[in-house]
Amino acid sequence: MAPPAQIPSLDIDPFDDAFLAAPYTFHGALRDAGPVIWLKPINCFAMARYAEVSASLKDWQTFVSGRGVGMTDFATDTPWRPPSLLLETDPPVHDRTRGLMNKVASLSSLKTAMPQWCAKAEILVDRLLGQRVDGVRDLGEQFPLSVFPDLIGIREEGREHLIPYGTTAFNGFGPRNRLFEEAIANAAAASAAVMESCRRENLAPNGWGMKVYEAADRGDCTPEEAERLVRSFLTAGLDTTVNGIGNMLHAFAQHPDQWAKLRADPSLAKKAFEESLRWDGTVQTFFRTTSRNVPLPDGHIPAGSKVILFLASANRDPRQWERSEEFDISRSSSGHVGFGFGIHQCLGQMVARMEAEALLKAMIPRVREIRLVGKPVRRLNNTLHALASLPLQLLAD
Ligand code: OVM
Repeated sequence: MAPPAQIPSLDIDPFDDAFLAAPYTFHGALRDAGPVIWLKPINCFAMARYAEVSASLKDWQTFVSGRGVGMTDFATDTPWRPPSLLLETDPPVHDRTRGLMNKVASLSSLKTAMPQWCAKAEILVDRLLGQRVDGVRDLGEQFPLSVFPDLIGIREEGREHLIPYGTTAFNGFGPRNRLFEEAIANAAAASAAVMESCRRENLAPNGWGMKVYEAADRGDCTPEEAERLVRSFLTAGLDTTVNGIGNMLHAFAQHPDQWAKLRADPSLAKKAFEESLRWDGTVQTFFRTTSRNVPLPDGHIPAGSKVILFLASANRDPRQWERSEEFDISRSSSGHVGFGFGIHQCLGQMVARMEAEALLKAMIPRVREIRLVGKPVRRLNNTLHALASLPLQLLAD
């Protein structure tokens, strides 16, 4: 497929290993090439500047989600799993499902849970203090696994499939590269286990999962839709926060001055997590599909085109942010698109924030230094900026 003549064409593959391992080293070239570009290796339009990424996320009528938010166009190719009723739908269906899920994922239930989460974080940090730990396994995975499945109310059996299932789903947004094919080829066991966890009879009475079925009882959705909506919690809720916490710890390990700043003023904890999402967010990209021709100053994007939006590049666009490449927890990172923007903006963002806050609150008084004691190892994923391991030592106060 040839790009429209007027649109700058680049020979960069955002899904090859070099890019996925070090996306930030490529973003400048994507942004500087133009507001809308063509990526030849994947035959796709792209936006990498803040202005265009945020405008496209906002314009859900033109940049639709119902044809999938990965490279696969659901209008022409079969999705690897039944589509999400939240992420991969447009209004009016999306308004209904999102409306009921907003009520389930209530701030008040999170506030009720927060004291327990803080207590769990304190016990975990006390246990790891002074030792060599893996920031990904021992904190990034341990902490969300200790709170999130209970919040949803899923049974113990099958929990080990949650992170692999999320990983698969995020690889599934990419093109049919090695990561995509391997993920899908090995997805059967995790998919079956996760779908089993979503069944009404397997959910605890007071969790968010059961609350979705209670919404179905009130007629807000069908029982079949309820099952698929619970799947959304389990798909999106774990590998994201695992790596959100991992990337935040990595950011602090690389910036001891910022950790010292946070310890001097613990009230910066919330801002610190936002800045870590701006500086090194978990979800790097999402696609949209154009529902109509999108006029450009010179030419247009044809209707029915996939467009890849580089969220993490928008978050470091110097056209938007002063000292955009600097990790600075006292700056205002508000407006970052690490949770997306517009009608699809992350449903679980308050879960992520409260997990991060509970962990930071436990670490601030206890951990003098987050010391990197080995080379972090990347875990390549088509959508997530993820670590396989993060060798740390948490030096006690
Ligand atoms: C979903 C979903 C929502 C957001 C992210 C995501 C795998 C999935 O509704 O299934 O990533």
